[in-house]
Amino acid sequence: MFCYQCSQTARGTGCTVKGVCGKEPTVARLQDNLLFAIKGISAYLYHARELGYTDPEVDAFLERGFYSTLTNVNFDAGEFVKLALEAGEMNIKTMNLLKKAHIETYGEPTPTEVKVGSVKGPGIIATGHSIKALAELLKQTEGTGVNVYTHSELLPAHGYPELRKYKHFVGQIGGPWFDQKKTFSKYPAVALATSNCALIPNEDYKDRIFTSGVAQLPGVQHVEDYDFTPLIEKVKSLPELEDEPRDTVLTTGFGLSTVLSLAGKIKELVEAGKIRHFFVVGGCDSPKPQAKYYTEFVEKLPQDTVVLTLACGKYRFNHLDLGNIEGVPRLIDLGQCNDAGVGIEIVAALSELFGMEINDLPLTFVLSWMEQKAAAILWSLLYLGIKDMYIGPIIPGWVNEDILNVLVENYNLTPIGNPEEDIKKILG
Ligand code: FSO
Ligand code: SF4
Repeated sequence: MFCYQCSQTARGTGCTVKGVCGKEPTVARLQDNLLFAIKGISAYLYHARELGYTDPEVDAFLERGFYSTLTNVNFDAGEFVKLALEAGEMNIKTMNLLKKAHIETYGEPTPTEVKVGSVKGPGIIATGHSIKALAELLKQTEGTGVNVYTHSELLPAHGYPELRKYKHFVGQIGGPWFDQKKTFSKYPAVALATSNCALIPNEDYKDRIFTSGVAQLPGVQHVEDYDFTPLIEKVKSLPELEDEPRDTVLTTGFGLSTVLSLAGKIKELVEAGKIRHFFVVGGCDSPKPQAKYYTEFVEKLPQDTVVLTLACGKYRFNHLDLGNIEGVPRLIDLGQCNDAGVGIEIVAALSELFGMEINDLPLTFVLSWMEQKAAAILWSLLYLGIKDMYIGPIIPGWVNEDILNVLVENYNLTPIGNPEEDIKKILG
């Protein structure tokens, strides 16, 4: 544990073994965990509020959750697990609120092919998660001759009808969040960071990257009120991007309606033994070498399996052509990390379709986590009682032996191992 939030703190620097107040290390870690989940929920709630959507029940929970971590309020470990599960429930509500906001504002996504690489002309590359910021950018750049590209978690924006209608919304550049420095250095474009996963820029592009919304970077110009005039001015002073081959095409934008329209076919294929198992392989990508697991895992899956994916972890395998099973794509990209809400609705629909409890379905979650939004999503899945999930690339640092025991005993949460062995174990 590490806690230095009050004046009683050990040696004036921090309680690390046990709190001077009596707080046990597991309680301290569970408090940290609750704060992480709350940060994750706040990110989704922020983007919903950007579009004018709020939920008083979620607001009240955030207040109570924060308050319960204040000094000398709550020392009960069993209670903090309950609060974490409640955070999971609130996170589902929040992700659904954000999805509603996105759909009502920009239409429901449908599968869309997105070309990767630049085309001749000035360009702006938008990264992060804010669909609202991207939509405003597209509106303001229309007719200016400037092309707009997505990076990382904005790829799924191409699936929204109200965004892909813009002719100058030309494609995707780069991959997951951590290739930002390489990508923004390489292309003489203006870059826009719209949310978290904004990296402190290299000097060579510091004067042509901007932030908006909650994102801020030292020495970088921040855009207020979605007024992207400074970006449009800046891009005029830069060299044009060049035509690239654009052979890589990524398909994104599988909304709930699209997947549900395949339900009858999926049932038929499962009953005929042509689909053996579903996998949800999703979460955040990470520069850690262990993250190679996810590429290998998907590559090695047998042909009679279907992979649902979401968030930036998909960049580990979304370039692979997995083909389809009699018209049902073997790789279904549901969108951003917050589209885990859509994933949950699909899993609930499968459970209804086959008349089975979620844990009895031929379905396994293989998760990758990076930061606090993933912690919120993990607690959402635990709140739903989903068992036998795999998690990587590492076990979260806030998990000590006590917490791991609870997660293993109650949920059989398993760290990722060797892809081939894990597949064998899952498929039997
Ligand atoms: Fe990735 Fe970043 Fe979206 Fe995360 S871009 S790592 S958990 O913010 O949320 O998937
Ligand atoms: Fe230490 Fe407790 Fe104060 Fe935290 S709240 S600094 S554990 S005495």
